[in-house]
Amino acid sequence: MKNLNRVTSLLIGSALAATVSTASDSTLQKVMKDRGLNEQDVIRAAKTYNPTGVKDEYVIFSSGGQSGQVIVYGVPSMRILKYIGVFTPEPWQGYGYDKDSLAILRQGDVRGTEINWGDTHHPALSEKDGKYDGKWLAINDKANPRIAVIDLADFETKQIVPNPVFKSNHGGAFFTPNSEYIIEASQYAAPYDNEYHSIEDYKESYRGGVTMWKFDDNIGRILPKNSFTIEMPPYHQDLSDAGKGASYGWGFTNSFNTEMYTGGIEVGNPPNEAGMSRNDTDFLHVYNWGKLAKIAKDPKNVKVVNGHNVIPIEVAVKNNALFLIPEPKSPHGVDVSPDGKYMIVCGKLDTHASVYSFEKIKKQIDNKDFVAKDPYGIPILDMKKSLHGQVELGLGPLHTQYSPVDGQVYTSLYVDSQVVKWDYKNLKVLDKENVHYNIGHLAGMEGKTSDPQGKYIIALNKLSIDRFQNVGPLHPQNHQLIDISGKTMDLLVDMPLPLGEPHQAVGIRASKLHPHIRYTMGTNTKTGKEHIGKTLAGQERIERDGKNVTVYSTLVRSHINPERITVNKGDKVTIHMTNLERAQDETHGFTVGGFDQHASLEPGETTTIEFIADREGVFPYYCTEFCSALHLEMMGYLMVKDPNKKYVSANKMKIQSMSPAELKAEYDKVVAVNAATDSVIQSVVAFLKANGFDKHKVVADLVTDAFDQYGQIPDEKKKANAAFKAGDVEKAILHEGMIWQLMVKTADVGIRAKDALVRKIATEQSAAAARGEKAFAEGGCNGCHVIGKVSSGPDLTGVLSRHENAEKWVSEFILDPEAKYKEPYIKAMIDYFNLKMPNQEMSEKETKDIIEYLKWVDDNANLF
Ligand code: CUK
Ligand code: CUA
Repeated sequence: MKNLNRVTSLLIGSALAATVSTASDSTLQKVMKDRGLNEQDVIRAAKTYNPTGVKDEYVIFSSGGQSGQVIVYGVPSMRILKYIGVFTPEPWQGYGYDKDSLAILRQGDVRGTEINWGDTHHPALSEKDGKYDGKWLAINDKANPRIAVIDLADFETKQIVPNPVFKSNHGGAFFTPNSEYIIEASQYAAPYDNEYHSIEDYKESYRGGVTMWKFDDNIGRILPKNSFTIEMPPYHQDLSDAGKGASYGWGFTNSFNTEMYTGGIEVGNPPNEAGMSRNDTDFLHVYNWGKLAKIAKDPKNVKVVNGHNVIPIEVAVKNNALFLIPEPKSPHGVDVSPDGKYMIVCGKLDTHASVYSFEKIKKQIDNKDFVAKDPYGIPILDMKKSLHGQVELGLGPLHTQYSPVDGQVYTSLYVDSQVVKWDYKNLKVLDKENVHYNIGHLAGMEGKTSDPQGKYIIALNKLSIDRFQNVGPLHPQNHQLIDISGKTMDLLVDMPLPLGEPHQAVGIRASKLHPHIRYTMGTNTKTGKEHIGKTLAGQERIERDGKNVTVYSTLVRSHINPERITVNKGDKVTIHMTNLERAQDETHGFTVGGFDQHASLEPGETTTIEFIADREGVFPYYCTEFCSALHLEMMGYLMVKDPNKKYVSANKMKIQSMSPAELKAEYDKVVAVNAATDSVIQSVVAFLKANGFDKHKVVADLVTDAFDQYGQIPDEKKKANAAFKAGDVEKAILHEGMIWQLMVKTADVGIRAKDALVRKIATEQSAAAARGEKAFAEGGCNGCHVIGKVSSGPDLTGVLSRHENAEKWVSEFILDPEAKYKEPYIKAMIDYFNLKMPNQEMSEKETKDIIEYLKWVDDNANLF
């Protein structure tokens, strides 16, 4: 109201407002006039507008419906933040393309068939004492009955578990109040086994049920071995909810088709829709999962179907753990109140909401006060005796959300296209709001927990019809944000959702989520453990083993190392990639054209792509995220040779076309390069000898390897000289070229031997210096700074004596490089190397350790 008054006064241009600020008034009025907005519109806009950089109060996880994904957006701005790949490959995240995420997607295969989509319905957030703890998100796939678990530390899917006995599901995923279990109810009754059973045997061989998936809240994984299914009659079990507070330990599941009708239009029977809704009532299933969980531990109480524990109906009944209560026909949602004392059941075909009292239900159960048994022997409670009351809400009531105001709830009316606010304790309707159109679920802020927040309701509408620009006959869905903070509801804004039919969404306070911004260097994000392909700067390599080529690569602004990979046609190529960045949001992507490969590497992440190089050719690979000014240069070549083909070198052809003088010049050049390379080798050899390399076995072994290569040079040299003498300069050049190859290999091992020797003879590193060296490597510093060498950045040997007050200066520079870009010395360095020192987000502690490491480097400067 206060806001309304303020805006009104601004707009009406009252005497008071006119004295305050006429300039902004007239601007606002002009905008309103130009855009055809009234005061109400402006207030609503102000309630949902986030200035740039301002974040939302709530985060919504919406099912993505047939997209098989989860949609994340903010409230009140209704801005989409992320699509999480769950049951469907999601190329941006590399989900289903890199080997590690593909392994997750493949966990969801059903009986050997790859499934690459899902019909997601109900996202659920993990709970502690009935309140959201912000740790895990689960979601069901109705089509191929499965549950997926998403880690809210990085918003990635970590697990998919197919249901071993169901053939579809609907009433899942729902967490129990301490995330002990995730409830998954079947939808369409079917045989538990995987065999053919005639539809004539429906009542005997087809079954419904509820699977209680054991959940480990610490590791965020379903434990299939500790899970069990409660067998239920072939009524089509529908939505479910877990009891809490007063009803803790109990579960509630709706059903339809308690008629057990099986259709058959094609043989002249009335269709399913008639036969499945004939009776006036269906059954609310009430089960004591707490008790059944204990019972399931005794093998005598379960039968094992497809390797999975099933508690038969008769065992559940015998243990007083399964009951039925009539409910108005073809119900839809069942929603337990924050204190667990009431369950609100809405019947799509009934205009009423039915409020059941758990106290009344429990009393009948305790007194064994039953009115009948169903054909499977399950006790039936009296409907009237179980009800707190019923309220006529309107046409097509579906789902209910609770609010912090005692007794006040919000229910969706599918047929009426309305949200109704009503009081379930005093049984009266309070307010109705039109929505557009045909609302399914509605999402409150933590509206199904024991701590509902109120403030907003989101209407998840099935149809948008005329609300948006026409984009063809397939229209977007429409999520509408409703302000419920006032006495009456107020529809604030529409958000089109063009990704599928999002059935349900759950909202949580943003303050409860604490996702990471980077991974520990070399993390396999799917397991949370160190990746087998973790590669630090300097460890890049290509290993070959028969037809298997394994590449250990790194990515850091702005290069991929290695930049050339040559394989034979038919080789299996495995590329492990580590993103060495630690800076926030410095993701690198990776693809090799033509092989259907993509990976997204967040800072610190390691992942793997794997494919058969089944085609000869040249295939550029590159980073797919615009990560820096030199992003386009972040590339390399995969070259696939056919081993059965002879290739004529274009280079050779060029040489052949050279004049004798040109050939001689080329020869002299190659010989000179070799001489220079050899002098580098000789200096390394001198260092090794002077420092007693043979006293250290590791170093001596490396030197032996190096001389293996070097030892082949005299023979090659003889051939080169002979060819030259015989006048075949071209051949001499090729032999000299081979000498250079051998020298490079020698130098490579020789330098590694030198590094190893330095390690052995250098002064001992303090613990801090050792930590600093690790931080230097894991932080990616050595991507640009090679100790003892000028590389793509300056040599850091002696850096602590190059600056006044150097320790302070260097640590400031590491922590906030940008602040020094304008200093003349740094400016000159930036110009020279054409690179800016990036902020690698090192901590103060890591920086301190790095300084210690640099001191150690300086102490041993003579060795580098
Ligand atoms: S169901 Cu879609 S409107 Cu699958 Cu939760 Cu009710
Ligand atoms: Cu890395 Cu573009």
